[in-house]
Amino acid sequence: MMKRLLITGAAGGLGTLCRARLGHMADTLRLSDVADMDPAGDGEEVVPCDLADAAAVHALVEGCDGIVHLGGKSIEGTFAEILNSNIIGTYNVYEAARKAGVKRILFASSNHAIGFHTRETRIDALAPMRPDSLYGVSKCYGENLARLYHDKFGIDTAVVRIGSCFPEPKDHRMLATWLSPDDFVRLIERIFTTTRLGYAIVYGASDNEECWWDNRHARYLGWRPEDNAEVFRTKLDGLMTPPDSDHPAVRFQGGSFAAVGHFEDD
Ligand code: NAI
Ligand code: 15L
Repeated sequence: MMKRLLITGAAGGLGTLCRARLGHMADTLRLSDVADMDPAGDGEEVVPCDLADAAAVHALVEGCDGIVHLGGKSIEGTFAEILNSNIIGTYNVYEAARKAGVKRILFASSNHAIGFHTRETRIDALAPMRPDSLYGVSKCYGENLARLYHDKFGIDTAVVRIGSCFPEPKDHRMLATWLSPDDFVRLIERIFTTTRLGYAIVYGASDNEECWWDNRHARYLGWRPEDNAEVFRTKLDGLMTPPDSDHPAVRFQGGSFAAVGHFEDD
């Protein structure tokens, strides 16, 4: 059991999930976000912080044993937004971890780091990055930053290329990319309790029928997803018609992020 586990992005969707479900992992959960958060409960500390503020991030990370780094821009955005939150913000987290001696981090990467692989391709951790957006590029940067801090400074990171972590799949693509909240929580538990983490790239998807990702290189972690999005197919079929299979949003793993369009032109 850790003394203090830091969760960045604690006001967001996954941060809220982690706040509710990870209390057993540490004596204290230190919860941080730039957005408003509920007041601290038992075993919690609430520390507002902009990840782009290096001094504030260094103070935030001090005294922590592990970090679940979820904070940042979580969809496509302007370069300025992505630069501040994902590029500078993630650098500040790793540099603060190095200075404070934090040795284990979960970096919330995304399937959009590899979103331009087609859906007929089954890829593993050694597949080339193929970002589908500026957002995806920022996740490639974070993955490489984590690799540098592992190789040079011995900080272990689980890079989790999260598919779509929501209570239920929201469309037909998510029948392949869905990561159930329960499987995500079980993965975090493994990451922070396994004796040997190193630098691991893990595709964050449940045990779905349709599957584009192969976690063979991370099997040593002992995480086996248990849920399957297929149970939602009939419900989805009743709610919407699957889109035309030639559309870029259907051809590529990243879905609509891979479709033509650029945020800066909007
Ligand atoms: P979210 O957008 O709900 O939460 C992100 C949080 O980060 C927000 O509360 C936001 O205020 C905070 N944040 C943004 N910029 C910040 C800054 N400069 N300083 C401090 N806090 C800042 O996103 P969600 O869904 O909870 O995702 C969490 C992480 O997981 C993100 O890094 C996202 O890229 C990643 N991810 C999530 C997926 C999902 O299915 N939910 C899929 C793939 C990746
Ligand atoms: C992501 O990276 C986003 O953070 C999330 O909101 C979803 O869009 C997810 O990818 C997805 O691909 O479904």
